[in-house]
Amino acid sequence: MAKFFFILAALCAVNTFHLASANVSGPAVFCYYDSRSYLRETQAKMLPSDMDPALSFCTHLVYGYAGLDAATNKMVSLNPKLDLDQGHANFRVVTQLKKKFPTMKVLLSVGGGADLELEDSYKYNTVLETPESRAVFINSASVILKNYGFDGLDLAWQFPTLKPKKIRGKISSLWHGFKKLFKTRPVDEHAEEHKEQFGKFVQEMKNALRHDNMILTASVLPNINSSLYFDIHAIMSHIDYAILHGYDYMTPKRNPKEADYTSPLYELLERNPEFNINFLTSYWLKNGFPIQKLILAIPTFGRAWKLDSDSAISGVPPLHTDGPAPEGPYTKHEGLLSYPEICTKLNNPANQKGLHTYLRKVTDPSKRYGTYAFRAPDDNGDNGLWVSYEDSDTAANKVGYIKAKGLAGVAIVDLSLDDFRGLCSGDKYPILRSAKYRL
Ligand SMILES: *[C@@H]1O[C@H](CO)[C@@H](O)[C@H](O)[C@H]1NC(C)=O
Ligand SMILES: CC(=O)N[C@H]1CO[C@H](CO)[C@@H](O)[C@@H]1O
Repeated sequence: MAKFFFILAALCAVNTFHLASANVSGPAVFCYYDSRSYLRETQAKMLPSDMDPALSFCTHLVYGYAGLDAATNKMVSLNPKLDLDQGHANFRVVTQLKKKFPTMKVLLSVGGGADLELEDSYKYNTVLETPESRAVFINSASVILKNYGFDGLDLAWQFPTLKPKKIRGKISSLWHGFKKLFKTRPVDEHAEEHKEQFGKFVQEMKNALRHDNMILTASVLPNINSSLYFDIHAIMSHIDYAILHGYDYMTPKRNPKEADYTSPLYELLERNPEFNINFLTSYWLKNGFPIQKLILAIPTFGRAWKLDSDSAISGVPPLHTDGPAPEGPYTKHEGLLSYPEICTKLNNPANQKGLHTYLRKVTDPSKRYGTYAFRAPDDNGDNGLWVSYEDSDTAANKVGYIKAKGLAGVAIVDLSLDDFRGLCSGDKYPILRSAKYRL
């Protein structure tokens, strides 16, 4: 009898193993790697080898970013010295990581907001417009992917973004007639055509990749209206995952005079009802996108504004601001602070060097909107700062949302802005870790 049960148990084990191995094991964890981090200095400089402690958590590593050459319609490296074999060969270095992490897939991402060639800001639309230009792009992309050993492509397509809402100078007029302000002017008169052409492009791209057993994903970048550019029905069977970048709803660059939560899960009172993760996720699901292919991206950075003497002293958003906060010591990018740049500024005894140096953290017990930290300006009106950001608690909370909804997994954007050196608490990659443990 005991023997019988033993055999039965063994059979069951084999059977579950078989089922599990038919799928990717467990939820997906997409780890974005922004290769520009290689060019930062001191503590912010990240080498591919610095990713080692992260990669056992990642099912997919996404290399950011390739670009589009408007003159030829080809996909190209944006930093040949960094990416290609004649330089640091990071394309190859990163795909070689599969030797150490054999189940991890390595994708190359194109666009991602990194392609800043301004003379043709609509080039991502233009390339879609004819079958010939699409074919040129697809061929060039296939060659790069194959030559460097990538497992697929992520289309972080740089469609035109929504126009930011206009804010008049004084706080008194901020919410006056806010409903009127929600109306955004069209940024692309041919959006309908571009949406249809993108649908064809995705299908053609997938057909090309299928030959080589490569996967295709689509990243929905911040401030791009899904309903204008993503024909969900047309693309859903041709992409392996859609990755929703639900952050940067407000940024100091787009909204210099007003700070607010940058990545809220749910709708806030008196805000644009579309500027939150739940709206975005629900939109994709309502339009029939398969839930087992839907991924939510979590940022590892904060967006930081300068407060001045006109800013509300409570710090409660939305509040008047005076443009982007000065650059952080490591990332040196105005209006952006990496997680370690924020954690080292928070008000804990170890950091307290003076009254105006630390930030007061304000958590969100409702778990609906996110965390921010701030310090009021000093008597001269200087040094005021307000930052909306993600930490390990809010990341875990977002993964709670992912699980409750039944989404396919999480994306971390990006590894280089998480605390990859363990400066905050000693643990490396606290945001990725927290997301993974909660998943
Ligand atoms: C996105 O586009 C749809 C029309 O397709 C429009 O109804 C909606 O208001 C737009 N969203 C934003 C935030 O502008
Ligand atoms: C997400 C996914 O690929 N699920 C598949 C897991 O495997 C079963 C059995 O092969 C499929 O039916 C699912 O679609």
